[in-house]
Amino acid sequence: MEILSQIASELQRGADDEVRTLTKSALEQSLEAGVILEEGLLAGMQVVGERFRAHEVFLPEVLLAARAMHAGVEILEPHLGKTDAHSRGKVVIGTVQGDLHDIGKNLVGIMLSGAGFEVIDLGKDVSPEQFVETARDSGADVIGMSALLTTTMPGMKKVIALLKERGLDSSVRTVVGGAPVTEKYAREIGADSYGFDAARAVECVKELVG
Ligand code: B1M
Repeated sequence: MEILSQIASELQRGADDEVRTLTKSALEQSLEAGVILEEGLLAGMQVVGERFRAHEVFLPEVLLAARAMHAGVEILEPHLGKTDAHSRGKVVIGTVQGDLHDIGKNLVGIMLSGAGFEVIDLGKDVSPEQFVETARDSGADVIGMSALLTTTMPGMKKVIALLKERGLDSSVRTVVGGAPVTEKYAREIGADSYGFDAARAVECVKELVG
């Protein structure tokens, strides 16, 4: 579909206004929000990631692409996985300490809200204490953690250890995800569940909350 590849290439250029306009047009053409996200925005961001790894683009370009991604996601947000259900449970989400990547975590939050969960989003660079104390004080059912750097993944293990230390591990369950995180890693650190992508994260939370 022409418009989806246009979205992907404008995102790679970091052209947020164009991405916003094209995303609106794609919705007006009755394309599904999930398809626009996957085949337009995420496809563009995938290329940016590959080019960044190959040193063909640098941080400023990646930041512009991230801004364009936000612009598109903002337009799609009301259309992603809408449901009329009442709150099915409470989920505290955040990107772990030292990690500033929040695009994937934001998608997880949008999809969870769309599926009827109450979401408390702590943002990025979230300490283990912030995760655990917010979950305790708000009576959350689940903590969802995102990490995009191999160096910050151990932050997830710290949150799980702190939950145990405070005797909260049976009342607050955990879901982990993010590009470098694997099912095997999730098992090793004692997470209750692993979400490969935002849609799977929602399934995990549904399973944990029952
Ligand atoms: Co950075 N970065 N970055 N970056 N960045 C990566 C992650 C990297 C893989 C790029 C590369 O080398 N190819 C690399 C990490 C290498 C590694 O550790 N393995 C990297 C690096 C090295 C860095 C810096 C260290 C660069 C530097 O300064 N030299 C630096 C670190 C800053 C820090 O965090 N302390 C840095 C900075 C940045 C920016 C700030 C410029 C920007 C982030 C802006 C922002 O998020 N607001 C950025 C970006 C945009 C990227 C790439 C290009 C794209 C990430 C992204 O948003 N993808 C990324 C390369 C890549 O991943 N292809 C890269 C789209 C997003 C939708 O996917 O977040 O994976 P993702 O989320 C997915 C799933 O993973 C899953 O669902 C989503 C899809 O549905 N998911 C969950 C995510 N969280 C989940 C939680 C769940 C369940 C599923 O349950 C709770």
